[in-house]
Amino acid sequence: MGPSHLLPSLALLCFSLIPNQVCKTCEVSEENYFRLNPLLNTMTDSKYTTGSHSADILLSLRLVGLQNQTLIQPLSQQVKKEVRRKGLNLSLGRLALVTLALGACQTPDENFIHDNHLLGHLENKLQAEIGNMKAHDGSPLTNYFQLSLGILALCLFHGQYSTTQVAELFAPENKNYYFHGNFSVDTGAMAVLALMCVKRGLINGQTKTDKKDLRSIDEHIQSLVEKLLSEKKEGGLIGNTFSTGIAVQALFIAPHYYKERDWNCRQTLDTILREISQGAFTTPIAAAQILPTLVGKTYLDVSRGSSCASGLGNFNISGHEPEPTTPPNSPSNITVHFSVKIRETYSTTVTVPKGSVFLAVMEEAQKKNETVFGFTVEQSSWGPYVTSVQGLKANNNDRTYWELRSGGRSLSQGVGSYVVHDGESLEIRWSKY
Ligand code: B12
Repeated sequence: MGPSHLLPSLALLCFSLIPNQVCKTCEVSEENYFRLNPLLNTMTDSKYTTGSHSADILLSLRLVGLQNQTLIQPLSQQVKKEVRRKGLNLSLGRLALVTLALGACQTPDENFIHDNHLLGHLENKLQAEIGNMKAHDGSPLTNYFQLSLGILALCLFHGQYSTTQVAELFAPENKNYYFHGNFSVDTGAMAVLALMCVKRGLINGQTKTDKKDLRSIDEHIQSLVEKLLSEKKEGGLIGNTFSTGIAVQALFIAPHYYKERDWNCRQTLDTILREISQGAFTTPIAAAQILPTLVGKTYLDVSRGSSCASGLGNFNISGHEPEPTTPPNSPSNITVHFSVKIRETYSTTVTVPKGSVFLAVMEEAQKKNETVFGFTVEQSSWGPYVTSVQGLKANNNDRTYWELRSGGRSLSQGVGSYVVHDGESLEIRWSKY
């Protein structure tokens, strides 16, 4: 039998014999590591190492085994600085990411978690989320993506949580898995990672086993994996470009919940590599979320120090400037229509330089009429997040937010990264998720 005949059977063997481990057929091979350069360049660009996303980047770099301490050390210092500065004001998810990043790969940074009682804070924050759900019709303070991150961090670093509570909270019909009635792939995938960790703890006897909890958790994983797979798109993406990384991690960690024929991992990997080369992952957080998947890692590898020793290692990042989105001498201005929709619609037309992002359009409109187009943003790991327009503030308890739309469709990028086109009709709409 020639090597090409061997491949499918090898994949099958790998799939059935090595649970919870990725088949090598679905990782970027060493000779193709150069294709990850755009991601590494975005993540390690010095202008990003000071932002609120340092924890996401540190976690990602450690997980893929990058050993370059001149990159790792400043990020680690930055993460600790953020904890000292914001302390208990950090959200559950952010605190969880900090814990995962500092605890990854068994470095001396792990002491920081214990010295600063981060697990105790995580436990309290998780209970505060549950308290808020009781008081506000099941809506958490933040969201289920963050509840899952919190449980994952507690589970990996042996904090306290109740498996009965987890089994109750994470039933797949819970409204917090859905935005506008659609299953949120990112949210469901992060839940699978958390539930798989909890399940392992129950099976390995680290947590007291209650058969009923174990059965519910198992059923939840099964149902969530099915929902993830039903979000597969033609080219292999799961959900959209930005949810695929975490969705693939979930599928990597839960191979016994679906059949090999249900998912063509190679196709997904090839599509992601193509999207990288087309510049889809230009925000550091987007790059940080996809990178571990490409070298076969999941967030559950964080507590396996040995796993960090493999991967990119001393891979040399070749620094080169990313292509500018607008050539310097391109025709200068474009015109776009912009509306704010609450009950009524308020519209205007603005002129902005070619290559501008949605935010620039909103700023121009605001200059024209502060009362109608005035808005506020908050910096987040994905860039500027619009929190209010006309003084009307988004509120998690009511599940309200400002939704970005173009030509009648919801956008899959934020105001800081979506590049607008000449003649486009943009809208920011007061919506309920
Ligand atoms: C929960 C969530 C929401 C909630 C946020 C409110 C809440 N209840 O927490 C809701 C449903 C309101 C929402 C809205 C939007 N979201 Co959203 N969201 C998420 C999700 C699932 C988790 C975010 C999180 O908590 N992360 C963990 C914490 C610790 O990190 P954090 O930075 O502190 O989290 C805050 C920010 O992420 C912010 N946020 C949430 N979404 C977005 C999107 C953008 C562009 C920005 C700048 C900030 C932001 O809210 C979080 C809580 O405060 C992510 C999935 C992911 N893969 O990250 C998508 C995700 C970040 N969202 C996305 C998008 C596109 C949006 C919208 C632009 C959609 C739209 N068409 O309007 C809007 C934001 C518009 C605005 N007002 O600026 C994309 C971003 C992709 C990209 N390349 O930019 C993601 C990756 C989903 C996806 N796969 O497409 N989102």
